[in-house]
Amino acid sequence: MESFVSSKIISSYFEKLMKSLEADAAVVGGGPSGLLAAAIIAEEGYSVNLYEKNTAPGGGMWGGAMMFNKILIEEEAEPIAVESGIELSPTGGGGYVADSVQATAALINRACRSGARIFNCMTVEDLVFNGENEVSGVVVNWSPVLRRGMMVDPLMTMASAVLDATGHPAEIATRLARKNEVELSTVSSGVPGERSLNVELGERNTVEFTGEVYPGLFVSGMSACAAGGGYRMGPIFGGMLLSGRKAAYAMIGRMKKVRNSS
Ligand code: 48F
Repeated sequence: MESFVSSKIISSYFEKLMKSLEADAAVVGGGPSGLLAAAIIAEEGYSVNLYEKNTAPGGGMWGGAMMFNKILIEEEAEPIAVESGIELSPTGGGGYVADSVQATAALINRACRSGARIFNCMTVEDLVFNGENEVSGVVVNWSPVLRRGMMVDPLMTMASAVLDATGHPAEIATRLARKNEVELSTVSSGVPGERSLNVELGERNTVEFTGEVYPGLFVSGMSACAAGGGYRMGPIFGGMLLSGRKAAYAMIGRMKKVRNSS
């Protein structure tokens, strides 16, 4: 019985891992924008891997504001919230209040049910170039290996569209620009980082700056805000949902082109 349990875990995990080696898309980071983007990409019929460095996907959504586990979602994002199974209560003054735990669980559930392949406890530490100055995959390693500073080489998985959904640090876009001295298609040609807080502008900036910043590399959520030098917005999440959806369709545009040209 003991070896049966182990063998089923190993064989089903390795089947998933093998299938992930050549995907249409890779999403780095399982916060709200990354989870929604991965779900939409899979629902539209494309293969997608989502890498989350922590055990639990969900990013900064679980904790609400200062650990008061409630969040706000604006009117405009209501349809996405509802189709994702997020329960909303009207504030009475525009927009909705949601329970941050229920909302995060709903987005994780949607991503899992969509067929997106979720790899938790894995960190994306770098990008793959195909020699033509296009991002064509991600370099992944076990999070404990990186946290302990162990000298263990990573593995690579290929994808024609990669999403940096790593949140405030915009880790992947920053690394791409720094390591390869390339210019991103952002206002500063790099990642200036986010400005201080302005709820309205921050929400708008997050969606506005979502998109492709280098051939094959896209940004969403707070990564988009940091890449565009937008304002932070605090515990309001409509922009994250609208950004995740915008990123998904921008990536699908590229994946379609890549499929048609091959
Ligand atoms: O920060 P995060 O929740 O991303 P987001 O979609 O949403 C931001 C909001 O939660 C909140 C906010 C809204 O008002 O400001 O902060 O922009 O989640 C980012 C996820 O990416 C993971 C990280 O653990 C988190 O779950 N992550 C970061 N770097 C890596 C990574 C990496 N290199 N590899 C894998 N996962």
